[in-house]
Amino acid sequence: MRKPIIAGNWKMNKLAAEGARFLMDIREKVPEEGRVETVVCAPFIHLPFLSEAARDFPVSIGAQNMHHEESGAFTGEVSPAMLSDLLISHVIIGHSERRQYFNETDETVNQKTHAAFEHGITPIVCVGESLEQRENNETMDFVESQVVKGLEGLSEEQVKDVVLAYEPIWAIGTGKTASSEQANEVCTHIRKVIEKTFSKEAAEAVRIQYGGSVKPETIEELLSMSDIDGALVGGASLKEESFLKLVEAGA
Ligand code: G2H
Repeated sequence: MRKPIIAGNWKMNKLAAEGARFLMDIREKVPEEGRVETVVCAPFIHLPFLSEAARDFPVSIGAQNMHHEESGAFTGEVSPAMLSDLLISHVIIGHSERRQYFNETDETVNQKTHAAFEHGITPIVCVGESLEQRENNETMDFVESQVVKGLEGLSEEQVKDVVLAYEPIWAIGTGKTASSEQANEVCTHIRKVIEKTFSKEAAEAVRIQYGGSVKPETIEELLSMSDIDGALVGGASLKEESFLKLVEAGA
């Protein structure tokens, strides 16, 4: 059985005090870790406080990006060593906004994914097609190539611990959720790609989230699908109440 993983992605939102208040508000209300894995992926400025404050309750704290190098002359970057030093457990890698606005490629995704494992951080690797690609029937081939290139060189054991997030670009922040069937179809394909590239065991173990305008009203149906093991949620993760609803649906 794969444990559902619900991860909030605050993106570039919340001042320090707002982030702290959010965590304090949800602390008594998050379900036990045994049933669902709850992750809050916050901007870097929040991480020291959130990581410390979340130690006593079942919320993991994640970053939204990192550089792959250990240290050095990379102005403006944050290294995996810095994140693991703060006990950050997860990192989003290759979100479509980073691919679109910050020139991230499958190659940088692959470098960062390896670096995350080297530092004991669970990578949440994002893939997903554009509207144009969907309309041209290129979705499966494109997502397959992102998965294969992004995970290249990982061991079978590492792949079992990867979290993949299937986020069709046309459904991100647009209010257009992919239907559960559309989302599951691609997640099933991703699992087959993992089986073909790594092993059946890796394919059965790897968790695949759906992301793209997920809301409390849509989460239950998404989670009922055979190959969807959780959600990566932007907008609806910003309010305590709706985030808790999403997490409860996974529990
Ligand atoms: C997709 C998602 C979170 P939203 O980017 O990664 O955001 O739920 O706002 O579409």
